[in-house]
Amino acid sequence: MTRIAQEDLRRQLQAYLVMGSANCAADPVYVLEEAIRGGITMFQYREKGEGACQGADRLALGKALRAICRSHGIPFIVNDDVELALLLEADGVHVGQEDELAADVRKRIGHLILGVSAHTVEEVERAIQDGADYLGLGPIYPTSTKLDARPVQGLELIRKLRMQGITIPLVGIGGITPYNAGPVIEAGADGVAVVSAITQAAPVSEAAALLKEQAGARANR
Ligand code: 3NM
Repeated sequence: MTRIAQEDLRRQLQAYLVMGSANCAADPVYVLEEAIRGGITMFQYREKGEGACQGADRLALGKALRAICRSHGIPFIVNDDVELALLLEADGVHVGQEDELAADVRKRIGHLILGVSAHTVEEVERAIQDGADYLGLGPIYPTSTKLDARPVQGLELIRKLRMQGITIPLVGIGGITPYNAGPVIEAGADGVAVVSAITQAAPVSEAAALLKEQAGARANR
């Protein structure tokens, strides 16, 4: 197997749902099914934060969410846990700067998708060298979902990277909704990653559809 082609990944990153049980008011299985019905293009299992489940419950929920993604052909990425990703036969792993080193993760996961969170040009360059397939940049806007998020960075870093000719697939994250997603794509991102804009929405499918419409319409121009 070879690593995923950048153009395929750009399409998959358009409307990226990141979620664990702690983010959902409703059953996470229901939320994921509805989000897929609305049109999300990629999913990350991020079982973190207060009230997140552990051990057997974490594995069981991961299996349920993985099965839903598989049956709909949606890439399933695991946040910050290579062992769990391999156990669940995930499509990839996403790590932050405080997690296992990206270069080590690349060695362990072979051709699987590797996403890395980055906040500066230096972190971006290192992640690319380490074998990242895509980068998550954030927080773009204020967020209350990740308590230890870095200071808001806005759209400057995305613009700067594209001006410098860096072509790696990029996704913005942090405080993104269907109503402020457009400028993130216009700045040069291939997609938007969201937690609360979908998990806290009613109805979930409509929020997912709106997000996809915003990210997709601009990306396809
Ligand atoms: N990572 P919401 S911000 C998981 O800046 C995550 O790297 C971030 O949640 C980063 O869409 C964030 O509800 C939380 O604002 C995003």
